[in-house]
Amino acid sequence: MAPDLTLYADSAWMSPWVFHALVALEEKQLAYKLETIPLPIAEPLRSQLADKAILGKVPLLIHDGVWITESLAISEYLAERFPTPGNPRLFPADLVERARARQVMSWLRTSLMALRNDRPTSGVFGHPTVRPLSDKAKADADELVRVASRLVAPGKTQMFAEWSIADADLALCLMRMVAGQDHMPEHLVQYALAQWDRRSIKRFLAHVPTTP
Ligand SMILES: N[C@@H](CCC(=O)N[C@@H](CS)C(=O)NCC(=O)O)C(=O)O
Repeated sequence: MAPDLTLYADSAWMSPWVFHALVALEEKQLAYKLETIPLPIAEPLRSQLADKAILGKVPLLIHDGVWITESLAISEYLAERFPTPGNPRLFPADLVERARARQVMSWLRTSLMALRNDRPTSGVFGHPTVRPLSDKAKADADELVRVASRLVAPGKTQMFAEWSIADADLALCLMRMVAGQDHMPEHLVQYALAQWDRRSIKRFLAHVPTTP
């Protein structure tokens, strides 16, 4: 029997964290229902979400009565609940690579605030409005390029031995710069574009989930 999965997304389709959760579901090849809600989340839904999921945000995954928010909690849950070999991997098989993937994803969620402010996801998922980067955003962009260059070798389309959900997150962050026409090494542009060509990411961009 197909698992009873529902993903709640923002109706504007701008959340990088909804992106992560939807790509995770698609990569796991799971059928799921999709619900969209406008942000900010209005009452009484906000209170209902806070009651059931503890943190009332999107992405929200509901599986068999379990309500989970926080994108990383969702992908970790999916990875363990629907493990290999039955479903494809989300995280690297190798312990050190898995730690590195988590390191990158945690960093992307807690850093680069000035760059994220000057290059919002609306530029990637919607219409780019290119404006000059602030000095702080330029420093963030330099740091992003330095980190990505350490992790992605020229000609590679993934960070580790195999694709992982961290590739989707890193590519999205690089796409902020691509959309902003900010300079970066060509192999990082190609890496990000290769991610953008993945079926799972195309599903997010098209707002068309795998139907149950
Ligand atoms: N750290 C969280 C971020 C989730 C989050 O902040 N979601 C925003 C949308 S991007 C939200 O639901 N905000 C609630 C509101 O605006 O009412 C994650 O990784 O999922």
